[in-house]
Amino acid sequence: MIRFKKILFVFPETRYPSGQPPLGIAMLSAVAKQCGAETALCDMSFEKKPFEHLSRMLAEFKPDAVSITVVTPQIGATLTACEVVRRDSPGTYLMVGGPHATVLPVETLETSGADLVYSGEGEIAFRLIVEGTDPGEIPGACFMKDGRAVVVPGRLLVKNLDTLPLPDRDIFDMKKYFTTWYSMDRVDSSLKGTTIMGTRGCPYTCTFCQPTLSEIFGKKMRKRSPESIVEELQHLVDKYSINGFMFEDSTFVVDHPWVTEICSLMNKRASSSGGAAMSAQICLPKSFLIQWSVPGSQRLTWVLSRHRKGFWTIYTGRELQLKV
Ligand code: B12
Ligand code: SF4
Repeated sequence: MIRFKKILFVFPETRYPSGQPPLGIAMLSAVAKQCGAETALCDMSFEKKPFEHLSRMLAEFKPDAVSITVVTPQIGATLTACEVVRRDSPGTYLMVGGPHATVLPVETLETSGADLVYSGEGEIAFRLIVEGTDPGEIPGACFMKDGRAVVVPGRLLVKNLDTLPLPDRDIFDMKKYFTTWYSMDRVDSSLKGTTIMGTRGCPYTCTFCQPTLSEIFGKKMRKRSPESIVEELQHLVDKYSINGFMFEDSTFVVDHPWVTEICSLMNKRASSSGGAAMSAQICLPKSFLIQWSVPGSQRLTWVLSRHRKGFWTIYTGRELQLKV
């Protein structure tokens, strides 16, 4: 018997649609479905009147829990969304998580009036929440008790990423994401593609990301197996007939043999399936920019962009570790 049977996710992106669907929400939805819950998404990305859309979805879907995922630029929309939930659906359990909630849990709790704010990677915690575990027993949970914010210390990180379900992309209107996916990242507009993630965490300490990234995913990098990644790519090709992929991992290339293995598995599939296109967005620490090559690709330089037979584009950038 689960505590929450109908969960409405909210993606509070009200300013511009990106072609990259929020995979964190898709992961939580997949977990909720594994628990037996029904899920829906209020995706504000493509809505002219996002908060009216939320009102409508609350009335139609009648969720018993709402889960909002927030990055810092979305905090204004998130607070408005929380007001709408409280106004239109006062009995609904309200949760907020994501990078902003991770780094500022108490402030997020106090300003949003949510029942629970969550810091960190969410799959294990979300299962516990859906099943009805007391938040006081969930590391990373933040909630009000006797008028004061309580933060439960610790994090719940998945040890083996291969044990996670595939992201539930069924909750997205994938047609809309296909029409915009190239716009943010200058991918060839003739490609139909989407995003995928193979890793979590980064061992480096650049000021651009840290400490946020470590607060969410820990200090160690965890990787899915090359087989599981290639299986997901195959699933995307089979289900959506896509011919482009973007790895949106923060540091895709840290482990060279692992990347090489993925590439050779992809090359094998590509040659047996007549060729599939892929694009990789890669964030490289300086030391890795020197020389690196994978089967079937050109050597990496500062910026490498090649369209080869059925294959790929790579974006690189340089991050700095600053002393402040
Ligand atoms: C891909 C990506 C993008 C893409 C697409 C984002 C999207 N639609 O999801 C694009 C290019 C659009 C983008 C843009 C920006 N991004 Co960005 N992005 C990422 C990246 C690399 C991956 C996101 C992802 O899918 N992660 C994987 C999923 C599984 O993680 P997740 O979404 O955090 O969800 C997990 C947890 O947060 C938690 N969780 C989430 N919600 C909830 C809810 C509950 C109830 C619970 C219990 C748990 C929970 O559980 C989820 C599953 O584990 C991350 C870094 C990273 N490695 O995560 C940065 C990151 C999210 N981006 C960041 C930033 C700064 C930006 C920009 C502001 C950059 C800029 N200057 O323009 C913009 C803001 C865009 C906006 N919407 O306003 C920061 C956010 C920091 C912050 N304080 O919010 C991050 C963390 C990177 C960093 N440098 O630290 N980004
Ligand atoms: S290497 Fe990339 S992902 Fe890692 S901390 Fe630096 S900028 Fe962030």
